[in-house]
Parts: sequence; C-alpha cells; structure tokens
Amino acid sequence: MIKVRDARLRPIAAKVEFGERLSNHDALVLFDTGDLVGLGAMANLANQRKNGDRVFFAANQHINPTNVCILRNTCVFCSFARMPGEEGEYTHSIDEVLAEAHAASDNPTREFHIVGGLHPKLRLSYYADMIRQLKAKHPGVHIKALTAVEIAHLAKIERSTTRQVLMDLKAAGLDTLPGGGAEVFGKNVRATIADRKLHAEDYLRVHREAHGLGIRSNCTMLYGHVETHEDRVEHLAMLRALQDETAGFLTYIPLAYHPDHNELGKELGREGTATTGFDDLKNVAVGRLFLDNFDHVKTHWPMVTQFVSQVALHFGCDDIEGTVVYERVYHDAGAHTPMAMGYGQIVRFIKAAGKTPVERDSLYGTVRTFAADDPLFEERGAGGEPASAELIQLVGAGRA
Ligand code: V47
Repeated sequence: MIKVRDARLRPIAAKVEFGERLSNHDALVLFDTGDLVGLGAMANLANQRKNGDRVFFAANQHINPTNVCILRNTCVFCSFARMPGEEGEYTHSIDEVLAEAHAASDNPTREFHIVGGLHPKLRLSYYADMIRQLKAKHPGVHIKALTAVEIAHLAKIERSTTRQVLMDLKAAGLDTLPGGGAEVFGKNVRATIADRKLHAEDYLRVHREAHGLGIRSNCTMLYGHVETHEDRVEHLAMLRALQDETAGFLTYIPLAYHPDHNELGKELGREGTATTGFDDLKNVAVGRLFLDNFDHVKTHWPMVTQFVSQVALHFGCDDIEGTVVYERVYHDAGAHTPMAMGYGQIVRFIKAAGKTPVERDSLYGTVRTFAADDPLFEERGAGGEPASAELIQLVGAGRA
C-alpha cells in the first residue's frame, strides 16, 4: 500500500496500484496536493514498474546554429532569440557547426541535439546540408534536430508541406525530433507568452506526421509562468491522446521556466526567481503518473539543477539529460547550472541516488549498463565541467 497523507490522494493511489489510467480530475488533484512525498511514492511505483532501478542517460551534444528568430518579440519567455541585426545575434555557417561538433569529439558523443530560431532567410538546404555533413563526419551519431515549430517555419519558407520537409530532412539523415516549442497548448496561455507561435493543433500534427514517417520524437511542457493547473492538465491530456494514437513519443520532458533576461520575467516581476524544487518534482511526478502510455520521463538538469534532477529519480523520472557540452537557451535565461556534465559525473550522480546508470542510445537501446563495482564510480569530482576554451571561442566569445 502506498502511504499518502492527503486523503484526496487515496483513491488515486488505489488506481496507481491497480495500474488504472488517471483522469484529468485526478491530475488536477495531484498538481494541487501539498503531499509531495505521497505523490512521489506513487510516481516512483509507476516508474519502477516500467524501468526498475535503471536510469538512462545519453552522451549528447547540444548545437544551436542560430539565435535569429522572427518570433523574438512575441515569444516573451525566451531569452535566447534575437532579431536580425540585433546585438548578440549570430548565425553559424555549416563549417562552424562542423567545427563545434568536432571540438567536442573527445567526448563519446552519440547524439547531436540541434535547435535554433526561426531565421527568415535560412533555407531547408542549409539544414539538410548540415545534417548530411554531420552524418558524413560522425556516421554513428544520431541526429535529433529541429522542433515542430522550426519544421513548420521551413515549410512556409519553401512553400511546401511540413510532411515534405520532414521527408527531405529524413533523407538527409534526420533521425528524431526534439520536443521543444510545445510550451503550454492552452489558447489563453499561448496568446500571453507565445502569441504567434505554431498553434497546439499544428505542433501535434507535425509530430503525428513525423511518427507516421517513422521519425520518433520527444515532447515537452514549459511550466512555472502564467499557466494554471487546468492548463497543465489540458496540455498533458493532449500529449497522452496523441501517444494513444501513434505511440511515437519517446519521452516527456517537463521544462522549468527561467525568468531572467526576457520580457515575461520582467512583466511578472520574477527576475532571479526560477521555479521551486517542489514544483519541479511535482511536474516530474504528475507527468509520470498521468502519461501512462509513455515509457520515459526525462529530467533536464541544466534547468532544474543536477541536485533536483538527482532527487527526481525518486519521483518518477528514469532519464536524465546527458552531457550537453554547451547549452545556450537556459543559460541566456539565467540558469546558473554548469554548461556540461562529464560522462563520469552523470554515472556517479545516478549511482549516488541508489540507481543503476544505463548509457542509452537515442531510441533507448542499452549502450552500457554500469555494474555496482564499475571503476568509474571511484573517480571524484561532482562539480560542473566547464566547456573547453576552444569550444567557447568557437560558439561565441562572452557567451560561456
Ligand atoms: O521550446 C525557452 C524552452 C525549449 C526558456 O527533446 C525556456 O530532448 C525555460 O525543448 N526558460 C527548447 N525554458 C528546448 C527543448 C528541449 C530541451 C531539452 C531536451 C529536449 C529534448 C528538448 O526551451 C523551448 C522552450 O520551452 N525555453 N526559453 C526560458 N526562458
């Protein structure tokens, strides 16, 4: 029997024990409860049933080819985007992207995670060439690139369809889509924080099309700004419905809003005040419990800190963001976490949480399981590993 303090959780705990699907109302109660420990126990059980003690991580590298974005003035939560010509804007040539990937090739990278902005001039050929050349130079590396929002933007620029853009990118070597751009699907929230961004139905359509083409994808929710608990539940219900239809989502990643250096943070008077650890853990746990048709829930340590991520491994989370190497989107928004985590650090973090570290590939195939006596556990050093000087120079001076 799962122990819960909040009596409202008892019927939900019974459902969890019997493996029954939770209703939208159940999810609302879960977001509302103060019984974080009870909630965590339920989510932990749901996760244990799916993944046991295994915690997955990927040796990945984030690459952001451009921060130029035509939505810069309407996505008011974003600190990364710049208008063309605005101070701080950058667009990397394909050679620069290749150099960035090469500079990190000492790391055992198995995945490039590539996202940027909606550049008014970059064509589909730029991205297709980039993917093709990255694949040629790093044949074993999986390419997870371009959010549904970027795919839709490219379709507009090319006067094509999102399905065609996906097919062209797949032919160039695209393997999966990342989950960014979902934010919160509810119309009122979207109108407030991301007025001109791709609508919810279109975000979901692009993912549906990708799944139909054999391109698996991730999905996200950006929480901790103006959304209500009802908005969160509506968002999760839409993700669950698409997963029922296609089973194409690999993982769900709750993303914590960072309020520095963006309009929304100023307007809300929230600068310097990110989400609370309590809410971070709640979002992981509710995601795990409500999204019963998802195999994995990932914690994104650059946003919530490595410490909250480590605790999240007991709140329903079985997957931790990987090595990353160089992160821009959240660090521009005030995240104080390190730029990267070393491979050994991640392994030790997972082990210290009492779990079994498993390096995975991008489709959750096992690359390496770490036995309890692995020599990597003996190494020391739990702090963040800074990006190398060479990499900092390549990706833009002053941005480290
Ligand atoms: O869609 C932007 C978020 C997302 C801020 O698929 C912000 O494996 C917090 O989706 N505060 C892009 N968040 C990144 C993303 C992602 C991250 C890690 C893994 C995966 C995956 C996907 O970043 C955006 C938006 O939701 N974001 N600005 C900000 N100020």
